[in-house]
Amino acid sequence: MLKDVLNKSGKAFLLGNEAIARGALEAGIDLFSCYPGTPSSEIGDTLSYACKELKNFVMEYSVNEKVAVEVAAAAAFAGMKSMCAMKHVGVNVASDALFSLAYTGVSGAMVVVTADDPSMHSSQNEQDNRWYGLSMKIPVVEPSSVQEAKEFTKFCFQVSSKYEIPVFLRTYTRLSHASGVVNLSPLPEKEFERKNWIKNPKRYVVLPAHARVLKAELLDKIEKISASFSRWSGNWIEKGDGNFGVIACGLSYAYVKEACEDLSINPHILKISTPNPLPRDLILDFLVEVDRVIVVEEVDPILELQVKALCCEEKLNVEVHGKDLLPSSYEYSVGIVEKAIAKLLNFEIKEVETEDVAKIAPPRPPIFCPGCPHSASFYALRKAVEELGVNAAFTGDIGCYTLGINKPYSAVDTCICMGASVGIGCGLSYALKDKVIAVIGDSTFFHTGIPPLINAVHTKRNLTVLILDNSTTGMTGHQPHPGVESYGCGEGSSVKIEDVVRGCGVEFVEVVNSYSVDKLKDALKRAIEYEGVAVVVSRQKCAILRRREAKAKGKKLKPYRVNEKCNSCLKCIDEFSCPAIFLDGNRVKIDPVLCVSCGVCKRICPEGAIEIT
Ligand SMILES: Cc1ncc(C[n+]2csc(CCOP(=O)(O)OP(=O)(O)O)c2C)c(N)n1
Repeated sequence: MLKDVLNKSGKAFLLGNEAIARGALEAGIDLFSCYPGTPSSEIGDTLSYACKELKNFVMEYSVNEKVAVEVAAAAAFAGMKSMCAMKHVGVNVASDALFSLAYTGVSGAMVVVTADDPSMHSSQNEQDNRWYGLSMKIPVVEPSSVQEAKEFTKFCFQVSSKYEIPVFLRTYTRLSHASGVVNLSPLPEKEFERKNWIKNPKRYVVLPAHARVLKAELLDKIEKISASFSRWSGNWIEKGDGNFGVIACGLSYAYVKEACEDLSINPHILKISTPNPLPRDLILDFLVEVDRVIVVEEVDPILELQVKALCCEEKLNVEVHGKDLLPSSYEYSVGIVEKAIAKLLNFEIKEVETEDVAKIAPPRPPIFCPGCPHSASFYALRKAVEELGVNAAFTGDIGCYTLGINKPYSAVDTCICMGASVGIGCGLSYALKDKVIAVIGDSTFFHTGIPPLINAVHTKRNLTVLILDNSTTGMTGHQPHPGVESYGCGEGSSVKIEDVVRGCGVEFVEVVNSYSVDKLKDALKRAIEYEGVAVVVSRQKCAILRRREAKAKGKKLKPYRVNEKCNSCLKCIDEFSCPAIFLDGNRVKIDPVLCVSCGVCKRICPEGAIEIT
């Protein structure tokens, strides 16, 4: 639990992400920065809480992952211990900085948490960020349990500080969101102290002449780190019987242990917690004991390819298996690993009949919350397009509002990555005869929506941009963004979206309350008909926050109800999607428990049949 993260000692029941946060606190972190994204978000949420309580380090929710990395790197340039966290695709955004930071290294210590998402529980792709470690030449450390999540975070700080290099801690959904009992070590007594700037341009200015020297130093560091990883207790060999071996990384190690128990076999096992650089000497020690191995790792064959290369290099006659028997997509399970090992060993295993949970659980399609302002915005957008009688391409973006893809709105035609609604909108405005309308959330706008908007102005695109401002990063758990005052451990100043938009050179800018659907529809109609870039900011606080704030103030939100004037035209159900409105037989009703009193249904009812209770 969140507050247990600050326990002095003993044991605590922690989420994987809380254990990572605790590891950073035990290591004596000075600065933390992040941009939220599942499955990494609770690291930031925990350290935001810890920062306000302990007041001995600083933290911020940065505007995007690249800035988060730069903020953390700067602190480490100044000799501090810093950490930043992001989801796997966040590393794509930060990668420009990270490739060069491997060269410069750091004077203090810097840990970068990459939270990968095998099976894509809440992501647009399944990229395996261990590749980044390999290509950037940044060490990657990967825990297999909640306890290891804490210990390995501390280890990352040690490696970073010793070799003066940023270090990736790779976590993943099954670990970040698992809970377990963790043995705590004491939190260090420390203050937050600013440092004196020590100039070192040969290191921190990556001019080609400097970079060439730094590259050679980086290769040398990586070789030394590989040797030290062979001696580190987080990588180990478990001696078994015979000459068959298993190499496992991350959570696959736990699956391998269980699978071997089920199959009653005792192979040699090599647990690898450092997919980059590999503990080469330890792997060679392992390979001389076996003549057949299977490498068990989720997603890509990163260890497998390197182990095969090592066998060739060292002329070892070892048969190496992996992705020939195991899938390259989605999470593994004990069953999947067991089947692969059994196939390799020619074991017969009984197929256990398991009930398909997906078939027995009632379907729960994701829907907008009751009173969600995005729902009102999409209603107004559809009406505007319908009333103008135009064809439109809707370029969407990532956030709660991606749900606008569903009926009755069907107003998301593309969704690629954060900020792409405006960039793809620019491209489509060259290619299509139709109107192009980009829809983007407030946090996403600050994250990567501004450069493509400048692009649209500069290239004189005909583009309507609808910015959905609910004053929060809703999708990932209500983290602040530059549009609000808080930045995670303090009050800053809020940046107004409409000021930024005007500053980008947009002349048509209107700001409307999302719940005023008629006004919003009219503003959108004007925007769609406008020649050039037109921006409408639809503003209303996220309904969950409204409900929470009302509760905190002891205010009751008065629910709406349907009166006798209702003629069951069903416009409130067919054209507007609110989970509080339902059909009881052929009567429309409003669930008073779900209703947050937004009043949108009252405004769209043609019969005046909806009223406040
Ligand atoms: C590069 C990247 N970083 C983080 C995420 C995780 N993520 C998805 S949507 C989103 C922001 C959503 O906030 P906002 O745009 O305000 O829309 P809301 O969910 O509040 O409607 C985030 C952080 C991501 N998908 N990609």
